[in-house]
Amino acid sequence: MALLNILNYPDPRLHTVAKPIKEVNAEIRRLIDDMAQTMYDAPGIGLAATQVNQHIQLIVIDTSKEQNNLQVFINPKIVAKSGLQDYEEGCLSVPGVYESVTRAEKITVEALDNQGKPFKLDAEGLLSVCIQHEMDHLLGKVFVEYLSPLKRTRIKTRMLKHAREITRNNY
Ligand code: GNR
Ligand code: NI
Repeated sequence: MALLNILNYPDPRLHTVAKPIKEVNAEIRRLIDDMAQTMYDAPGIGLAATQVNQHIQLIVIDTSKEQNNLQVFINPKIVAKSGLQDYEEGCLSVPGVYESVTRAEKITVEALDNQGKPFKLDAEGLLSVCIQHEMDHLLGKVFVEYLSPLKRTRIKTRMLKHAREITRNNY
């Protein structure tokens, strides 16, 4: 297994639209293992392939306290949604930023599992938020795009300043 590099906002590659996966093969299962390790190491409760610069429709999620319930979603589709909820979101691609976002309260998702087998799942609460957050990544969308232009500009400036400081320290 390997730890993968996570792209940081405002990296333009985070705006790439992910393509469907045609075959769930050994290469995909290896990426799933590496993404899971990267998510647990971070630590985070979800990771989209987009964030590790792989532009295919693959998401890993684990919202369990014990971090022992990995959920894999390949080519996910939301087939039903209802209600609204506000949740204070964070993102591994936007470290240090936590802001409230409004999303659907309950969703029904169809996807393939890590064996390529179709399944259907009803989600609410944090799992629902997380699935919607990760599916946005696959569409090239980062949660800060729901915030006001002023907040987004401030976040962008702060992230670029931080990245420059890291680059300078590496010389
Ligand atoms: O680790 C994460 N926590 C989180 C908290 C609230 C709403 C969404 C998330 S997802 C995030 C990991 C991540 O960036 N996934 O793309
Ligand atoms: Ni994220």
